[in-house]
Amino acid sequence: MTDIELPEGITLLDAPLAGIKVDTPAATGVIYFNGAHIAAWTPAGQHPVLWLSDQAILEPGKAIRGGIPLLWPWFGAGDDGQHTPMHGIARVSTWNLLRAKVSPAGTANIVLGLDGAAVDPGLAPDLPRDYRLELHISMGKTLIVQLVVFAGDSELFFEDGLHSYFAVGDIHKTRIEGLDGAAYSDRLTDGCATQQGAVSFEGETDRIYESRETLRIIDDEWNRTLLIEKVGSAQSVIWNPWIAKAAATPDLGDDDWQEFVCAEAVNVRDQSVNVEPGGRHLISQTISII
Ligand code: TA6
Repeated sequence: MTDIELPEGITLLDAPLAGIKVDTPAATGVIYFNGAHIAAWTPAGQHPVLWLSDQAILEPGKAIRGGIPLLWPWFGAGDDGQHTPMHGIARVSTWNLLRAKVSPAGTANIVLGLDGAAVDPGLAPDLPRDYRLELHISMGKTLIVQLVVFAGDSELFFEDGLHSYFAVGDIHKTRIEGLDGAAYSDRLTDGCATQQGAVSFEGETDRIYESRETLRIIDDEWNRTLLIEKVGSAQSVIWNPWIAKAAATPDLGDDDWQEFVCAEAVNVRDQSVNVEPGGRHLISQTISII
């Protein structure tokens, strides 16, 4: 997965999964080559910003519960509800480490790549194989995550997203600002509505908001605000499984629902992305503590 020389502050991991560990004066973090999965990020002196399940399955080819799963080339089970694996193939494929640098300020700048030709052809038989994905990560006091999709000679049509799990002190004391007035589809009821004020949590929440706006996760328990800016994303998904869904999810602890909220930058369903031959598409989140 890599033959490049690693700078001070970045070391190779081989267990529980192959990957790299970032440990600099600015932040610590973990990135697995399985799914180019950012499994941890903690800026110096802060609570962890990303949440990872203690029961996460850390095996090659398996989806990891927590961190930042990459959603590509479909969301959920796809628009027909028939696609597997859930949320597509990028997060269960083995990526290669292409670049790893650390700035004088201690920011780790990392690039991972996935060539379509290297992906298990059984995973997405309808997909052309001449595409290429890159994940650009800037991990320091701020985390910048950019998923770039490059089309080869064939046009690409896909859904994409960054399915980020954010650690919170207590979901009951957490709200999300930035979606006031945004239309959303409720995946629990198949209904549509318009957000009034901040998003707060009193039960299972699974909504696709039509919004390109910056989000703020206000965490009154830990007395911090996470600022989540995004580029190239027409929608935001807000998800918390709450009690019953958490209990029914094998790689979630029964009480884990209280410790995280997903705020995802996505392009799904009627906002799916079309890239012409030779074109590219970028979706990114910039996450900081303010
Ligand atoms: O993005 C929200 C969602 O689609 C929820 O419906 C729930 O399924 C969540 O993703 C988790 O997906 P995963 O495949 O990681 O179990």
